[in-house]
Amino acid sequence: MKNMNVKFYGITDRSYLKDHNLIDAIEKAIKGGITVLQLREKGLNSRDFYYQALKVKEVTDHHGIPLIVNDRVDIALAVVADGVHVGQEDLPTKIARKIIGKEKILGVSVENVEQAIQAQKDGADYLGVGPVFPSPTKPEAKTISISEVKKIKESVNIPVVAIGGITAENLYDLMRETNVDGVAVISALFSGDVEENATRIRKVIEKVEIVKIVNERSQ
Ligand code: TZP
Ligand code: MG
Repeated sequence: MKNMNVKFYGITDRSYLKDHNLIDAIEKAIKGGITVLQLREKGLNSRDFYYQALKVKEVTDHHGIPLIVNDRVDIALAVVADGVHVGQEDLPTKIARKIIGKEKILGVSVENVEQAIQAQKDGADYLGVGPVFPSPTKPEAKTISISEVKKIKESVNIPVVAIGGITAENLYDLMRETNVDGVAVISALFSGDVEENATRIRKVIEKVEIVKIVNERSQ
C-alpha cells in the first residue's frame, strides 16, 4: 500500500463532540496517537463538506497524518486528500480506483471473505471490516463474528482494519485473536476527552505490537 500506517485509524463524527470544535478534537486525536484520520460526514451538503475537508486537511498535513475522505471520491480529489474510503453501497471499488488513479489510497468496507477478495482484486489498498462489536455509531448494523474477521484477514494480503464498538478495553483481545493490522474508532475516541481516549487506545495497540514481536522472537 501507499505508505500508510493503519494501526490506529481515527474516524470523525461531529455528533459526539457536543460543543467542541472538530478541528480541536482532531488535533487532540493526533496528539494522542492516531496514525490516520478519516473525515466522515453524513449530513453535510457538498459545499460544506468540501470546506470542512479543506480545513481538516490543513491540520492533518501540518502533523503529517494521512487524510482519507469517507464516501466522496470527488471531495477527496478536490482537497487533494491522501485517499478515499468506500462501502458496498458507494461507487464500485474498480470505478473509484479508476477515478482516483494509482497513487491515492483506496479503502473498502467489506463484510465477508467474498467481498474482501473482490475488493482486493478491484484495487483496494486496505479493508475495513465490521462491526466487530455492537456499535453506538451504527446501531442498525449486524455484527460480524470474530472467526469471519480472522478468515477475511487470512484471505487477503492487504491490511485489514477492524471497526465497530472498539474501545481501549476490548481491542487487545480482538487484535490478538484476529491478527488485524489496525483498529478504526469513532465513539470511544471522540466522546469525552479525545486526547486521553487516544492515548489510552494507542497504548493498548502498542502492547499488542510488543507482545507480537516477543512471541515471534521466541518461536
Ligand atoms: N462501519 C461499521 S461500524 C461503524 C462503521 C462506520 C461505526 C463505528 O463507530 P464506533 O463508534 O467506533 O462503533
Ligand atoms: Mg460509505
